[in-house]
Amino acid sequence: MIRSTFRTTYTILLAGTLALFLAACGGGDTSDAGSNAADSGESTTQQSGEVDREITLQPQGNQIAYATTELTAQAGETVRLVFENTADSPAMVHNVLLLNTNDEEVIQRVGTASQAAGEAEGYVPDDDAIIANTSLAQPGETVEMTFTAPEEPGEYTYLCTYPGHWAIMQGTLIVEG
Ligand SMILES: [Cu+2]
Repeated sequence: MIRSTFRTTYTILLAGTLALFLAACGGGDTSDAGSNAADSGESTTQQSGEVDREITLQPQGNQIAYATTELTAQAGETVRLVFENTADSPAMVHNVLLLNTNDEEVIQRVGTASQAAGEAEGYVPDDDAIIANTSLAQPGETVEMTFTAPEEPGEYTYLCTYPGHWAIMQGTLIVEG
C-alpha cells in the first residue's frame, strides 16, 4: 500500500518534471530548464508544506460517487487534492479531473472525449477545460494532484472519467473570493 502510493506519487512527479522540461524546451533554450524540478526526486514529502490547502477526497464506498460532492477553496490558492480510493470492489477504479467551469456542455464534451482517450491516457482527454487531473486510482490506491484554484470565484466541476462514471460521479469545487 505504502509502496504503491509512493510509486504513484513518484510517477506524477516524473510526469510533472517532464512537463516542466518540455515547457522549458518550448522556449528554445534548455540551459536553465527544469530548475524547479531538478530536485524533485527527494521532495515528495517537502512539497506538503508548500500548498495553501490540502483536501482529501474519497469515493462513496463501492458506489460510482464521491463521498464529498462539495469542496471549498479560496481563489488563487495552491491546493493539493489527495484522492484515497477506499473502494474494495475491483471495478471501482476512479480518478479526479477538475474543470475550469461547471458548464454542462463542457462536462459532456470532456466526458465523451475521456472515453475516446482510453486507458493508455488514463481516460484524460487533451482539453483546455481541464485544470488538473490525477492518474487512475485502483481500489486501495491513493493519487493526488496539485493545482492553483481559479482566480474567479464560482463553481467548478470535478469528475471521474473512468468508463461509465463521468455522467454521475461529479462534485463541485466552490471557489470563494
Ligand atoms: Cu469513478
